[in-house]
Amino acid sequence: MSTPQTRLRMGRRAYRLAVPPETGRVHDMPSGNAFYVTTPIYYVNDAPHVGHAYTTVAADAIARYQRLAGREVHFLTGLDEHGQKVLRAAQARGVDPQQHVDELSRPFQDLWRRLGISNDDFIRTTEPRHKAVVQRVLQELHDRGEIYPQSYAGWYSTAEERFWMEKDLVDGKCPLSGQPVEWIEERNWFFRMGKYRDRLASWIDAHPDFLRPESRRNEVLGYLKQDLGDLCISRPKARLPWGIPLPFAPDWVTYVWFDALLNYVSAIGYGTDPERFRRFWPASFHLVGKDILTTHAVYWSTMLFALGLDPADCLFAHGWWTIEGRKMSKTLRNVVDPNLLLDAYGPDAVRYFLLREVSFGADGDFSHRAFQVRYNADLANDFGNLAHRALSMTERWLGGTVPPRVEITAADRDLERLAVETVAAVRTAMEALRFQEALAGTWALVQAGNKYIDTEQPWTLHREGRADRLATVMRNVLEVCRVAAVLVWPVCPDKAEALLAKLGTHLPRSLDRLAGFDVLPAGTPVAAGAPLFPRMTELPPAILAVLEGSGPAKEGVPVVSESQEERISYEDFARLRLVVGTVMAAERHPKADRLLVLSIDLGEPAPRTVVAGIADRYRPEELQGMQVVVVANLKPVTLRGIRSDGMILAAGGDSVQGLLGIAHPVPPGTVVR
Ligand code: ME8
Repeated sequence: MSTPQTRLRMGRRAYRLAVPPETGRVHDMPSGNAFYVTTPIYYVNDAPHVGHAYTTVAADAIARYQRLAGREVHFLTGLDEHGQKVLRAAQARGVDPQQHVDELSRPFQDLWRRLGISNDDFIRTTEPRHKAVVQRVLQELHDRGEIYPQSYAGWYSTAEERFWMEKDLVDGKCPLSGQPVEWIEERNWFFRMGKYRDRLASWIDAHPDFLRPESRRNEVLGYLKQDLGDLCISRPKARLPWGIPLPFAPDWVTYVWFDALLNYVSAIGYGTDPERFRRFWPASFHLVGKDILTTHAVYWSTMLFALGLDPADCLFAHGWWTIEGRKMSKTLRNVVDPNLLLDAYGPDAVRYFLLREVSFGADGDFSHRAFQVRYNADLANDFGNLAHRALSMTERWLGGTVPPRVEITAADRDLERLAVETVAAVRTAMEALRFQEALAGTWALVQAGNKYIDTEQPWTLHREGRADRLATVMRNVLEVCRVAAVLVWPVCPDKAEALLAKLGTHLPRSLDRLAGFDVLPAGTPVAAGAPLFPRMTELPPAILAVLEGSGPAKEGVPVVSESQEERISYEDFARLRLVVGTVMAAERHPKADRLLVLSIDLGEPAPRTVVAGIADRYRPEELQGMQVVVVANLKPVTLRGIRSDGMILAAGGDSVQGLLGIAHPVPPGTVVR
């Protein structure tokens, strides 16, 4: 039976054959060796931050690994340059939107260069090659009746650039951004997305690895249980002039998501270069953050169905980084600029930290201290030390050339076996995007190498003049360095290549036979040189400045000055009925990630149900028995299908940092004044 990994590795062939005829068109198979990986195309409304770097670094590690594994890789990243957000950013700077996107595209491209990103293409949605494909697709879908006009009214969130239904709003605001929404009525163009709901659900059922991790798959299947509705794919030019005009209705521009998602096919020649397109489509992996899972899993898949195309083999939605325990946001002024980290630690350490610190798919917290600890422990101590010890001892006692293996002991064979097993395990992990596991496996080998030095004691062998054994021991250690360097290359390419050069070798053409301990030619000169990762006993000054609050990413919410603030009377305040409640039960909202459903005892005959947007900060089990402050006389609202009767108070505004509690237990229902 095939495991998820083998199925993934076999890739599209396995999927294509598994497609039941009613769920998809079995079309020409792309050439088996081609591998296509994409990142989201980021909005050019601001400078790139560590979240953008995360997805791009992950995609780069995949691309590099697959190239090393012998695949013909195409790695695409780029920028989303249309839409309201970008237009607003341009207006705020007082520049023409095209000039704005041209200027702001540079920091992204510079950052990718600094981070060693090896993308094969960089797409910008304002490029003619992209616009032409978007217009062709629109025309084709319009001609086939897949796009139709209709008048529409709804709650529009400018922050998220989308309409919401009343039931989706949280406290009357956009459920994603928490920003106000406005009621808008207009004529627009709609894509018949709703009719593909059942087909998409069957596709997901038939392709267990399509949506990953598993939790995302369940999330999307849950979403598909409700009526899907059609997708509004236009914006009136009068309201939003910055976009691609609809070819059949030039007074409208294309909705930014409909435009942006097509980048994945416009960049590989959809409609212009059929051969190239066939080679790389369907993509092997779309990497996205969990924030844009629905747009990809639902909008994009149904758009592809309408075009007669299959979705990508795998849509992987990774988790979300918080910064020092808090949501990363401009208002909190805690956005981490990857350039700061690059200045302090260099690209490989940044790449390593991002992929090692959290399991790909899960949420993670970025902290400068945690970065420093990992840098010193894993990179300077374990990896850097192994390389430096191996090379400097070889220089000192063996004339600086790779020694031959002479007599092989059981300990040598164990180390070699571990190397062979590590290569296999790392390959399996990298195929399945389990970067953390791949790195942990490589580090177990590195640590075994350090331990082997400690137990074999080359210094004693040297002192006792046991030249043959010394040669064999040092040779084994140099081979461990080589294997570890190759395995870590997709994540730390610069340092891996530097280490391989120090070992007198280079990256192999293939991963096969990587683990043998007889690969380095005896007699090759080696050079210890400077340590790969110098130890850092102090936090770099630029980072300290940030932590101490004098740097660019200074923490703390801006203070609202008195003159800007609206004052209310005591009578206004007294209209609020604030009471203490005890949380009796809490569970996740079945339809919304950010919401928890609480059952709260307010001293009334029956507990109240309160839906609260606190799932980013609290797990349901933490809340059991907690006393909270409830606004008891708020009008009930229905949030994603569950009626919420009251509201609990929390500190932190948009991103909840802590619930308001009571210093000492009081009876439920006690009034708060
Ligand atoms: O959504 N943690 O662009 P965007 C982890 N243009 N990843 C994060 C992150 C965080 N805190 N913040 C951002 C868009 N990301 C659209 C995409 S694709 C056809 C159009 C990463 O600039 C993550 O990959 O808002 C997330 O999905 C993406 O940046 C959103 O980038």
